[in-house]
Amino acid sequence: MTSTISCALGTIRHDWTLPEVEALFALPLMDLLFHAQRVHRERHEPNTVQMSTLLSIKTGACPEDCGYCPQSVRYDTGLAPEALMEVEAVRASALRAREAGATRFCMGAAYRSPKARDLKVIAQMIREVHALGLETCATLGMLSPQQAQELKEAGLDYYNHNLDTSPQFYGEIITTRTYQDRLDTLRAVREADLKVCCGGILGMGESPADRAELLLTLANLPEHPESVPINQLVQVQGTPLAGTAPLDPFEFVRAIAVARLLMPCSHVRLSAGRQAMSEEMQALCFMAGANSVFYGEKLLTTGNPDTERDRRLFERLGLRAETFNGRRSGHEDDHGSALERESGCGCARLHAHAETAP
Ligand code: SAM
Ligand code: DTB
Ligand code: SF4
Repeated sequence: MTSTISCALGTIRHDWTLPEVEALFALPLMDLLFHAQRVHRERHEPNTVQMSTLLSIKTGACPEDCGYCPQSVRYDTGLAPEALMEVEAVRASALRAREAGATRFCMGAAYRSPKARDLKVIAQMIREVHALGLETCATLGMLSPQQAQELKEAGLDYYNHNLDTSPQFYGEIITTRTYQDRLDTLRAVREADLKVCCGGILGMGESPADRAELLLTLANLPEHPESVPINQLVQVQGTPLAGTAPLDPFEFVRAIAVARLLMPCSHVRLSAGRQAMSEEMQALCFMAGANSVFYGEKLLTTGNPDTERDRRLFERLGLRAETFNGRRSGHEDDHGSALERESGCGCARLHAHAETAP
């Protein structure tokens, strides 16, 4: 089994089956890590980490019922709602992120889907962040094809919209929008020629088969998402998922490795939940093929390791910040260069590298 798996790994496929994905999860951990690191090195510059900084541009009072989320109006989490930020305050925050070493700035809003008036303001935020030479990302809930196009025209590079979990488990977590709604938004985002950031959350009480199905669904999308955020549930008091039994850390590491194997060219992001992880566990995630993190003291409403701590960790592990064309972001001569950056494997577009499985 191992040798069959081994020679097929590293190709770009969109026809994974559940037994194949479950077989990867079932490998001895060291074999799984070995294959994941090998495939990682075939496609990416080793020892580099892409760094994205998040900002909540509109906080709380969300009408949706996502069981993990502190921003839903339905749960008493003690979070104070905040209106859409001013453009200038977002620009100032992006500038600080750039100075701290981030290369991508992700603006998150607690919407089911954005209203037309707010989208105009957000488009202006995107223009300002883009002008700073940062890659731009937004996560604003469901989008229509027209809205996706409007964001593209403002200079948006990535849109984050997660599948969150398997199609089977999804209904246990969210009832106010369907899995198909999410797939429709992802299609609208692709059709507007935006890059896709799409992943999920582990540790919500899902089964091993649900974790396999989530990764299978991501890998079998018509194109692999360029970024795949793998979040560990941040348990927030007041949400229905507070008190869920924590996931075995090695199961989380396995999921990172399987994501790397199923989507060889994508950036796999070790996302929410790092504050609850040991540095040794984070190192294992990088070994498993994670090559991106959220960087900065805050995620959207909850904490993240502070930048100094992350810098020390990266230094101890010999990890470097991913650059734009070999230059660090934050330098004057980097302005406007974000879109010229090649991904670690040199794929301008992932589908251009599609291969057939042997
Ligand atoms: N409201 C928009 C939406 O849901 O599409 C965008 C913002 S929403 C907070 C973005 C993603 O953050 C969610 O899809 C979910 O995957 C992740 N997320 C939210 N709360 C989380 C938590 N407590 N732990 C881990 N991930 C979380
Ligand atoms: C993603 O996959 N994780 C980020 C980002 N995309 C928007 C959000 C994590 C949120 C964690 C809970 C919070 O801080 O509110
Ligand atoms: Fe609203 Fe997004 Fe939170 Fe769901 S995850 S409750 S849509 S902010």
